[in-house]
Amino acid sequence: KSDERALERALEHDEFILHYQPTVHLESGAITGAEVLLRWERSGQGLNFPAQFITIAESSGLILPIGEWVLREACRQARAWLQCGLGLGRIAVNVSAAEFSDRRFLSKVRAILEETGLDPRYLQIEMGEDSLSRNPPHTLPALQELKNLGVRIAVDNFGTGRASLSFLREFPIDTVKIDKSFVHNIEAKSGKAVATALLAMAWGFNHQIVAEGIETQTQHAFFKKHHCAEGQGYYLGRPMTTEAFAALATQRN
Ligand code: G
Ligand code: G
Ligand code: MN
Repeated sequence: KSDERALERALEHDEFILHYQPTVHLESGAITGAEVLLRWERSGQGLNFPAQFITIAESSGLILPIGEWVLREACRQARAWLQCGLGLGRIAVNVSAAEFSDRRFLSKVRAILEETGLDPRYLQIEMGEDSLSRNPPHTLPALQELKNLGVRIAVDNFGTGRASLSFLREFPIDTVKIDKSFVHNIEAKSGKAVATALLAMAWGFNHQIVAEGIETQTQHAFFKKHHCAEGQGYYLGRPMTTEAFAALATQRN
C-alpha cells in the first residue's frame, strides 16, 4: 500500500523519465529507432528500474495512467525529433497485458497520436508472447485496429513465451524481437542452431527481426553473418537519456 502511494506521488510529481536504447541496422550500423524504457527518478533514492516497480504498478492498476504517460511522452519526443530532422525510424513502446486489455487502450492510442501529431507509422507497440496470446478473441481484433491506425506491432522476448506458432502466423505482427537468452547462447553449438532456427521461423512468417541483448563482438558478428537485419544491446548502445540519444542519432545517421 505504501508502495502504491509512492507510485501515485511519482506520477503527480513528474518523477518518471524515459530512457532510449537504439536499435541498429547490423550491416550499416545506422540507427533504425529506439526502444523507450521507463525510469523513476525517486527522490532520495536515485534511479529506479521497472523491475522495482512495474509489478506493483500492474497489480494496483496504476500501470494504466503510467502507461498513458509513457505513450504520450514517447510520441511527443519522437515527433519533436522528427521535426528537427533526426532520422528516427521508429519509437518502440512496451505495453503490459493489463494496458492492452483495458477497454480504453485503443482510444488512448488514437487520441495521443492525434494530440502529438506523430505519424502512426513511427510508433511500434511491443508486447510479450504471453500478453499477445492471453485472450485471442480480444487480441486479434485489437491488433487489427492498431494496424488500421498504422501502428507497428512487435513481439517482445520472442522464444520465451507460450504463443503458439499459429498465433505468430495469424496475428498482424510486423517484428519479432529474439530474446536475449537466445542471443547469449550462441557461443554454444546448440545455441547457434536454435538462433538460426528462430531467424528462419521469423523469415517464414515474413516478420522483421531484431536480435536483443547483443553484448559482445561475437554475438554481433554472428547475427550480422546470418542476415539478421537489426540488433539491440549494450554492445550497440545502452539505454540512455533523451539528450544522449539525440546526440548519438545525429552523429550516426
Ligand atoms: O530497462 P529494463 O530494466 O529497462 O526494463 C525491464 C522490463 O520493463 C522490460 O521487460 C520492459 O519491457 C519493461 N518496461 C520498460 N519500460 C516499460 C514501460 O514503459 N511500460 C511497460 N509496461 N513496461 C516497461
Ligand atoms: O523485456 P524487454 O526486451 O522489453 O526489456 C529490455 C530489457 O533489456 C531492458 O531492461 C534493457 O535495459 C535490457 N537490456 C538492453 N540491452 C541489454 C543487453 O545487452 N544485455 C542485457 N542483459 N540486458 C539488456
Ligand atoms: Mn521491449
